[in-house]
Amino acid sequence: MGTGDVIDRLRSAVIAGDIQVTGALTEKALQGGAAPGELLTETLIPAMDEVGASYEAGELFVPEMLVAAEAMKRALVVLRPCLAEAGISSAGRVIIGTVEGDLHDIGKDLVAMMLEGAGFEVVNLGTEVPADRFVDAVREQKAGVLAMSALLTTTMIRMPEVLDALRHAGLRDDVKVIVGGAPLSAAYADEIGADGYAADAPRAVRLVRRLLDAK
Ligand code: B1M
Repeated sequence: MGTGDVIDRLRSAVIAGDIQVTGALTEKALQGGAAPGELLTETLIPAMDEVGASYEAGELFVPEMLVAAEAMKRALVVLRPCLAEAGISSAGRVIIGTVEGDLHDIGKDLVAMMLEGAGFEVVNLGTEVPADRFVDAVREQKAGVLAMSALLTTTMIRMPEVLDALRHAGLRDDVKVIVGGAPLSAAYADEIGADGYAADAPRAVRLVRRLLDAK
């Protein structure tokens, strides 16, 4: 099998969410001399972009997007040491977490995986994250974006508290804040003074790219 074939099959394996095959083909492509940075930017990220586009077009559903994201993560595990060696820096750092009182994490983790797949470094704080932990993370991690998730109407009200806490800590201008989750909307993001809202994981990737480009 030539390197071109390996790369074609790798792209298909990510889209199909075939985790084992994705890992094996990533190793094979590297052994065959593929440059790690090119593999990331010309094969893996476009494959995930394709998955995102199919999801938005209603051709793929959440379970398929989740397995594709898992496959992409497997490829990243194989690639990460080579990328570090080659000195390829990440596209930017993003802190993500589900707000206090809320333990829903499937959507948030999907967003985290898609961001990793798009080349961002993601600091995932998990669920039920209180405002002061978000603030500490922004201070310590020097991230460009803070992404908050909430799935409950009773917990989305934690988001303005986090924004207030960032303001009180003098950190609000250091970070772009974006919000998402089923009960959220662009209008709510505006109302609380966030920098953006994303309805789903592919849109979150595009929003983060746009905000970091503008920074
Ligand atoms: Co809960 N739950 N739940 N639940 N749960 C909902 C959210 C609910 C709508 C179900 C319902 O009643 N119809 C309802 C909320 C009602 C409301 O507030 N209006 C609800 C409730 C009430 C509750 C409990 C209170 C139930 C109870 O105990 N009485 C309780 C709360 C616990 C707590 O958090 N303190 C509870 C518990 C649970 C489980 C533990 C059983 C489980 C969570 C498991 C887990 O996450 N580990 C669960 C589940 C699975 C759901 C539903 C069925 C599915 C959520 C999900 O994972 N969707 C949900 C009903 C539904 O949505 N159909 C429901 C799939 C996921 C991929 O989508 O999370 O929307 P989603 O994420 C999307 C986007 O929203 C967006 O991108 C993602 C991917 O495209 N997105 C972001 C999400 N975060 C983002 C962050 C971003 C950007 C985009 O950054 C900026």
